[in-house]
Amino acid sequence: MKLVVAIVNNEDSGVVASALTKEKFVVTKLSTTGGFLMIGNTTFLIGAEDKDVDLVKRIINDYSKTRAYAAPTTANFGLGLRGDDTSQSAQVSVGGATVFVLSVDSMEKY
Ligand code: 2BA
Repeated sequence: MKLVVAIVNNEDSGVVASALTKEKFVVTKLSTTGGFLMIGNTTFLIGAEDKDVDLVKRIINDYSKTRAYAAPTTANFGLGLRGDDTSQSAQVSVGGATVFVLSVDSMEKY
């Protein structure tokens, strides 16, 4: 058995969860925050049989989109609300999804 840990964009989390549960996978959704952009994302925990892991990854891949974000940089600090266009930001490409697959020693439900 494997534990799939998948970090997806909040905007995709609803469709990803629906697609996984439609295929009868059991899913736990955690509200998480990326350490770099410090914006919310969603982490899924999915316990799955080894033979089903490829299907889980395919579903996540199918419903997760890559997006561009403008991340503020320290060049903005101290400028206040000036009228001229002096703000600077760095373009960062986020996701699809980041997926880890971990081996599970045992799983019990009590
Ligand atoms: P964040 O940490 O907020 O990162 C958002 C995006 O910023 C990343 O997209 C990447 O394009 C960029 N980025 C992250 N750290 C960077 C750095 N030190 N320098 C320059 N750019 C950086 P993704 O790679 O698609 O990651 C999306 C989210 O997935 C991450 O949000 C984080 O929450 C999670 N994640 C990605 N890789 C991870 C890893 N190796 N371990 C744990 N979480 C990870």
